[in-house]
Order: sequence, then C-alpha cells, then structure tokens
Amino acid sequence: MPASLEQRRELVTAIPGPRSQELMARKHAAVAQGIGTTLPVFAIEAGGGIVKDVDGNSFIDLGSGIAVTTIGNSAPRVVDAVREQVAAFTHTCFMVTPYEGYVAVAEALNRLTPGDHEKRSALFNSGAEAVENAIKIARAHTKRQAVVVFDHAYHGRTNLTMAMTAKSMPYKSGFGPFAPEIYRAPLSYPYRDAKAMDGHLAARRAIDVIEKQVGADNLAAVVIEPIQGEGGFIVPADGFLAAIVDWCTANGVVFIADEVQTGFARTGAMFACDREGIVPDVIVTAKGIAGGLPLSAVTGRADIMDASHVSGLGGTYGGNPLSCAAALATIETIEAEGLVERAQQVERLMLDALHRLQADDDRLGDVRGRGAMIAVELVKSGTDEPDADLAKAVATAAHRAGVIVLTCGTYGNVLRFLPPLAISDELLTEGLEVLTRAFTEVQP
Ligand code: PLZ
Repeated sequence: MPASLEQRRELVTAIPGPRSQELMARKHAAVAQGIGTTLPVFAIEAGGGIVKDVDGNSFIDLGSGIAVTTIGNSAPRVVDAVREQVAAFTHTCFMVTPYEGYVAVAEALNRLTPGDHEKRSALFNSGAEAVENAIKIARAHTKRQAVVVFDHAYHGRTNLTMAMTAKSMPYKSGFGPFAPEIYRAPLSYPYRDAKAMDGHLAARRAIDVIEKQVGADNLAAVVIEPIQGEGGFIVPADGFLAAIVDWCTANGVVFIADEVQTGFARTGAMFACDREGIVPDVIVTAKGIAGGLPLSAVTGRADIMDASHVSGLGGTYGGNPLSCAAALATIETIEAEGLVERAQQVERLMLDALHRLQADDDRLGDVRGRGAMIAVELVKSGTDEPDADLAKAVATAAHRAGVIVLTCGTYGNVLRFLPPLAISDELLTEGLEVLTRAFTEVQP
C-alpha cells in the first residue's frame, strides 16, 4: 500500500469536502448520469483498510470497491508485478502473439478451483463478459439453448446478463428487450422461506420449476452464485446447492458457479463452492482475481471448455498482460499471507459484533454471510418487513462518520460488509463501532 497512507480513520472536513464537491460538479457536467455514486467523495489513495479522499479525509474501507481489492489496494506484490510488466510490454493480444502470463494464470486457476479433474480456462475482462462466455461454452457443449438462473440473482449488465439478473431497478428497467431462453427458478432463502423449507425441499421446489417449465432436454446450464452478492448475501440452506449439482449431473446440464463476488478467499475459502463441498462443472471468476485490475475467467471441465471450435472465443483485451501479472501476484499474496485463514478471522470478528448488535436491536432481522462477506438484513421493528430506508439512513450516517459500507438486496434493505483482508482488527472493530453508533442515531 502507499507508504504515506496512515491506517487511521480521520475526518478533516464535512463529507463531502470542498474539493470533492468541485469534482462532483465536473462529474455531473461530463459523465453520463446513468453512472451512479455511492459516496460523494473522490479517492486519491487507498491501501490496507483505508481509502483517502481528495480533501484529506480517511475512510475505513468495508467495501473493497465491491469485493475487488480483497488482498488490499495497491498490494505490494501487485504493484511490483504490474510495474515490471508495464515496462516490458502492455499488449500484444493473446490471440495474436501469446505470452506466458496468460498461460500461467490459466494453470493457477485450473489448480485452485474446486475439483481435481482436468480443466481448461479462458480469460476475459469483466464478470459479465465471463458469464456470457460460460454460457456460450455450455451451449456449444450441450447443443441446448435454455439457461436457468435464480430469484435475486445478479450476473451483470450486458444484454444477456441483464436477462439473467433478477432486479429491474436499477439494472434492467427500460433497457429491454432482453436475451431469450433465460428461465428463473426459486432460490433457497432461509430467512424468508417457511421454517420447514430446508435445503433439500428448496432444491426440489427449484427442480420442479425447471423440469416443468423448461425441461432438462432443452437446458444447457444452471447458473448460480453460491452465495448471492447483489441479491443480498443470501446463503442457501445446507444441501440446496449439492442437490442442484446432482440434478445437473444426472441430466447432462452444465452447472455454472458464478463466483465473481465470492471467489479468491473472500468467503473464508479460496472459493465459496469449497465450503459447500460442491464441484461445479464451470466456475466464473473476476473481481478479487487481480487486485483491482480488470480480469475475469471461465474455468471448467476440459471436455466442456473445449467444446467451442478454434477461435470461437476471445476478445481484444481478454487476459491482458498487466491483469495477468496482477493476478499471479494476487494469488501469490493470498497463499503466502494465509488470507483464506484471515477471512475466517474476519468472519468471527464481524459476526460476533453484529450478533451483539442484533441482540439489542430487532431491526437487524438477519445476520449472515461467510468470511469477509457478511451482511445484515434490516426490517421494521417487530416484523420481517424489509426496511430499505433504514439501510440507506444507516449507510449514509456511516459514510458521514468515515466508514464505507454498501447496501444490496432485492428489497434494498441489506447492509453488506466486504472489508479488504489487509485491514487490521483495530480498524475493522472501529468500523463496526461506528456502524453501531449509526444504528443508535437512526431511530424511527
Ligand atoms: N456476477 C456475482 O457480483 C458484479 C456489480 C456492480 P462485472 N457485481 C457488482 C454494479 O452495480 O454494476 C457481478 C457479480 C456477480 C457477475 C457480476 C458482473 O461483474 O465485472 O461488473 O461485469
């Protein structure tokens, strides 16, 4: 991280400060309004557990740029590797004259992702682009067209992935028509399902919909986030994912795990599938893979991945050399610094603090998540009615007090915490204390 960056929350102006306000005025005049803003401050430096803004305010980072800088911003190994690569060559296009970095990333993905079967990987730029390619591959392999996704799913903002994403506002509204042959099945959502709905029953409910409304013979792939991200950090009931995997295997359907948000140590395992004990046919990764540089990947069983004809997959920038150098340095950092274990410590610390908060405040309807991917679902006191206004008010109060937190969820009522694993216990604890005070401040 930048050596000058003190690991301390400090506010030296009101939020946003004057310099950020100036830049925001320029943003409004120059940037399309469709590109929204969570915190109205402009970053100038970031590392460890801190994001510093242009007015000199230092925020505790409980967002990691939406689960990307898992190993920390400007992590030392990433900075060194990218510096070396940028001086050697910036781009040749892997499809024109290949380079070792891309192959090394594919080898690392094939080694690290769940299952010890023979695998192949292909690299792309964004999560959405990788999801799209996973579907191209599944369709080429099965010679079928239909794709099943789940309630509350988020898979991206391109045309195909908008069709796969569940939530209309802000992701889809007005942007149709959407790609055809996408079908939605019910998810396991323990907090909102009936008590009797265990993982097996929830899987049966989903499979019934799939069999009746799509039919296995038409179905290329089932795509699911093992823990839903934008949909509200929903951890399905035990046994749900395994039953869906088994059904896919029995029916020749490609099971695709979208681990764009959950991958790379985020959930206290290298991949969320590992903690579920499931082996996906294909796994999609992005975000945390390259320490902040744009990179995504599709990794899967060799026979599935090789179903596409030669030159059927690709793109100008996919697996560009800088991102590959960053990814190799990121993977080395995770392994050398024991960041999977660190994510488990972060889980204990956050769950402890949030359960304590929940014990005194019944507006915290559900505390859930794994590793450094933890959330609270907020409800109106004494009910299970979603309270999006409360989530917004608490998030805004936390922002004003110097803590970056994000919201999510179909109902907009989930506060989510995605700290970088480079954060200290002290900063993490302080961030949660600020949050606790924000709950006290925001009363009906
Ligand atoms: N799959 C599971 O979480 C991206 C979206 C931010 P891209 N989530 C953050 C926003 O509002 O645009 C995501 C995800 C899962 C796919 C994606 C898409 O990844 O890199 O944003 O395309």
